[in-house]
Amino acid sequence: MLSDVDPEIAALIQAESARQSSKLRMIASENDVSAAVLEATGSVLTNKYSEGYPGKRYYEGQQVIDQVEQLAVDRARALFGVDHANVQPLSGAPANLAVYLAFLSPGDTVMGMSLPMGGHLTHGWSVSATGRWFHAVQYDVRKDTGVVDLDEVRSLALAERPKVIFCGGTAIPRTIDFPGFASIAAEVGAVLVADIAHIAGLVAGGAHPSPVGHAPVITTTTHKTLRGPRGAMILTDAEHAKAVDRAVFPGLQGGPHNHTTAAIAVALHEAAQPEFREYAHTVVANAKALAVALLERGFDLVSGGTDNHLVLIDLTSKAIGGKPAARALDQAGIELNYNAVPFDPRKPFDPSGIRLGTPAITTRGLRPDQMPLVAEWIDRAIAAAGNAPALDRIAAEVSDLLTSL
Ligand code: DSN
Repeated sequence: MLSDVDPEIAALIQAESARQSSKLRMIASENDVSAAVLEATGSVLTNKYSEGYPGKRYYEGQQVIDQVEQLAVDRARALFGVDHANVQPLSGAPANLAVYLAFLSPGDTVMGMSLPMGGHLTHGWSVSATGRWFHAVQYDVRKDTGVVDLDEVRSLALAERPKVIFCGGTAIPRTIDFPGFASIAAEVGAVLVADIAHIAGLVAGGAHPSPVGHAPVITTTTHKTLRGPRGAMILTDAEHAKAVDRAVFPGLQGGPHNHTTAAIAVALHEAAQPEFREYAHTVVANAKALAVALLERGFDLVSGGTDNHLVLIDLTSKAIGGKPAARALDQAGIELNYNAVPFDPRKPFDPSGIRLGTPAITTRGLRPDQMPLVAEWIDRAIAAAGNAPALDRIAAEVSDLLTSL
């Protein structure tokens, strides 16, 4: 037993479990995995080295591991309807790096959405290796709408002729126009990479359009809306499969984390069930209901609302920064992250916004009719920043609701 061998870590795990249960967990990139996913993650598969791919390994003893990885690959292919799946990337950033290794050389041009506009570090942002080692050009959202303008993306692509174009990101509240990006990529001869880390579960559950058939390469983490363990996958068409596999191994990684691969397989199995479709649609319904309730309370939402699982609030009109607001909300039992908003005049470590999402609270059992109450708590907590007794009172109400579920 862990508690006998290492009581300190056992107690910390217990404390984190209690903390997670007592909070309304609204970090848009997090979720609550099933007991089955946890069990696979904590299995003896962690003991095994298996560089290579099923049937082609550099270590003996792969009789079982090959079957595990093949199941994960087959389930990913079936769930997303793709020719090929690589389930070995250790997480989202390594998955995206594998794409660079597969299709670019240092100094080549890559195009992605800039981080402060909702993109990801690995889509070419300056402090990332992807922005330092490649010629990265970045597109923004429009100031008046808060959404990507494909005409601007097209002009930039025609001027810069990137070899790879990324679409997707970390703070995009609206539907990604995969066919629109695909037509720009085709025009400039770029490989379109759809990073669907945030929305993979929505795509799998039919609650967001799929990039399949538009983007020949798709990267995703497995632990956000997809509700699996911390890991990643790269899904491709037949043409791009070999380059991606070689880039992941031996290009970038050594032995895959087989316990994670097994847990990904479990999550993919769960995501193929009818209940998961209902889950994905409820995630979106919750986010939309929350957005409406926040708008009614005078909050300023980037793009005016949401089509997916996340809401990005610009707190400028509430005269509070994102960081103190996020701290107050945490004290009030609502966990989320401070976040830059497009054209943010403040610094990334003290930005103007907060980002919130509904994947974990939907798993927990919350439904759209409860979102006005969540919006009320958010409103009250932000107004009560610095007032510990008021924040504690909200935390008690949050706890009462969570206990009643
Ligand atoms: N850290 C992830 C997120 O919160 O969106 C992106 O990598």
